Amino acid sequence: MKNRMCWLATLLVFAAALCAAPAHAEDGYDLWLRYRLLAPAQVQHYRPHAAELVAGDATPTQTVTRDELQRGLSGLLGSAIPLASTVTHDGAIVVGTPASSSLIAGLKLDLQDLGDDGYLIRSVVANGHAITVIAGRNDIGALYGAFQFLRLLQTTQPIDRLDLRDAPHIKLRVLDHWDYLNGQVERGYAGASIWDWWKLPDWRAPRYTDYARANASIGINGTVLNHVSSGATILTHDYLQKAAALAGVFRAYGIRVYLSVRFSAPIEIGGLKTADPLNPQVQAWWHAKADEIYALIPDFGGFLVKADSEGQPGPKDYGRTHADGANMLADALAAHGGVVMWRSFVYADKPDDDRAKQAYQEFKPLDGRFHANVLLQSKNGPVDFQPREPFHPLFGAMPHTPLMMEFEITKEYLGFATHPVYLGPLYEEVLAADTLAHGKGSTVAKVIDGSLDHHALTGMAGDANIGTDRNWSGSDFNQANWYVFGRLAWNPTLSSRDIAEEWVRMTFSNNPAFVKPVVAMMMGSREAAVDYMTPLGLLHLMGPGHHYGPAPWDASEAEADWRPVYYHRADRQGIGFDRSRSGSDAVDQYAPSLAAQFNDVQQTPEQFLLYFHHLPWNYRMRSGRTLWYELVAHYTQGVEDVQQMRDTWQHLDGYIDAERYRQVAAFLTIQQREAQWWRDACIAYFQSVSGLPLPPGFAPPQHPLAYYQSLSFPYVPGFSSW
Ligand code: GCV
Repeated sequence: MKNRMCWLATLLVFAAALCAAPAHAEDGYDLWLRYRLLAPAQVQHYRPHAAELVAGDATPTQTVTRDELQRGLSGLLGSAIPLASTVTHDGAIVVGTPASSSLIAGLKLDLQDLGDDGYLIRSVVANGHAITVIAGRNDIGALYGAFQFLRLLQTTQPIDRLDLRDAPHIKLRVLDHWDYLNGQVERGYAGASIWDWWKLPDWRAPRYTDYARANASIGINGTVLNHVSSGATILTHDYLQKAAALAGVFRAYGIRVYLSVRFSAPIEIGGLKTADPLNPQVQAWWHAKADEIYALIPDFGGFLVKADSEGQPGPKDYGRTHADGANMLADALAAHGGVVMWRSFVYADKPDDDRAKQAYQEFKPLDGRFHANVLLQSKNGPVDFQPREPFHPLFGAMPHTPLMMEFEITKEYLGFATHPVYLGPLYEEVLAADTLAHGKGSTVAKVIDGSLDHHALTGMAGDANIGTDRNWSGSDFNQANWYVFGRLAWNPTLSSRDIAEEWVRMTFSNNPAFVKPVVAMMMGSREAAVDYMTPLGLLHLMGPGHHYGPAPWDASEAEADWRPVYYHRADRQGIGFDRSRSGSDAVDQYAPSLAAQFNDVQQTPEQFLLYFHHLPWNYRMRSGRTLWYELVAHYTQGVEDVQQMRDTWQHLDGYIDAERYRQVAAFLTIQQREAQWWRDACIAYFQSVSGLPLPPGFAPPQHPLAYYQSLSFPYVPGFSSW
């Protein structure tokens, strides 16, 4: 009899597994929320702790929380979890808030310091039963807790004696979509825009809900729907209704909608003759527009603005400052609780001696002049999302202004969709960098989370890598970059390695024989890209405009400071941009002790060497080798690292589904070909400039320089002359 019961139970698990299995092949659509059946031992271990679910459905957020737990637990454990109105068994899971659940209220949990979005997960005894409670002060905290609880199971962590509490360190955790209303995505390598503006507001694609689930699962709570440089159409009533429809889908998941606005909108769609921020009619127009938006979207987040940069209109068109422009918009939103995220990424019409200095020069003098609901959104580095840059000198330099981080998730400069480069180490490097603004330990993370200068309004934005590709991000590994962005926006002190491991387990497999080498591969992938693209502090060597492939020789761009030759400054004598005090003096935009370090070539970390210094080719590196030798060695190392990544992956065949395995293998092949191209083209070019022979033992480029220079790419994704 016992045997028959066991057999029956096995059959049931098997049948449930079949139900939980996808109707389609593994195609990456489910992201890290795959909820596939766990190994039998895990199922056996967890099942007693998932005997029933006590969850409310009085609000949309409560309903989606309950649904997600049911969906996740039934997938992972192979059978549906019964719903109960109160605890009747050991192993019940109770989710909610003191307001939604009298049981939670009765437990008198210490929820006070969890803030609006935090949660607590605890094993307790209630009604005489051992249960797990997932509680927040608000519904959204309980939803975040539910996702964390599922993550514990997905990554096979123990759940029998839980006592976890967590709350986000950063208030606004936002994706910026560079999506145009015609469906094109700038720097998009994953297909077209997922917003089907044409069919909105009537058709709300199911994908929008899955987008919201994915974001909520990692704590993202805002989305800027349209491109920072898009026109004013998004602010017309028709399009606001479309945006409102999306906001309606996202609301239950705690995600607010924001819009990028064009500074000249009052002229373009408002019929005014000016967009001068000090003009009362302009101010009235924006106030009325804000009222109109909030009537449609009561929880609207606010505006993102790119002004006076790369041809965009802005307050400087009227002789006003960025603060005048930002404050005028902020005032229009203030009564409704909205914010302005004003970008510091500016290009002057006439670049002075150093493009990297411009944002600091324009914004530092404005510190303290922004209204309370303005955040200044700065890219992580002073130039433009390069494979490696020092942190932006504005971090730590504007104590009276909330500084918001902008990371690029889409890999404009790091191999598009096909180079499996994990950006976690890049983000972590920047967040952990010490600004020394208030002495040691003044990290960028502390600037961003507001703790350094006591700001309550804090934010982190990521330029999304999401499109209509079935796998959302153009490749499975690019999903990890969306994931790590969200996790670090929640807590910028988390380790990118831990996050990588979490992601691998949820996305692919918990088998340590798979997890360990893949995490190692991911952790080395960004350094490999730096090596084969822009080692030793070089940057912006990419092809003109489209940024695909190497073109260190290129001088075709209209603006001097868009050209690779502007950045590397290589000549017969040496290479690098002198930003020391004898050069552009960009070093003095950093705190004095850091400036002194960067100013001194001996103390400058070699990873930033050619960012701060112009040095002779025979300069002696710490290794004792010449700069030229070291440069060639780095380029070569990058290619070898990619070969190593391919070898690693080759040994992993059979651990995961064939569909995703094959795509990663194919993309690694592309990456290796392109890494070799990068190495060879850059070495061929720099050799032509330096006139030096290749150091002994290094293979010469596969083709002459003229071959690399002859390549052209008219149809690169994510870029065109729109
Ligand atoms: C959204 C760089 C990128 C552009 C991007 C711009 C910005 O110039 O190449 O694609 O445009 O930065 O961040 O505004």
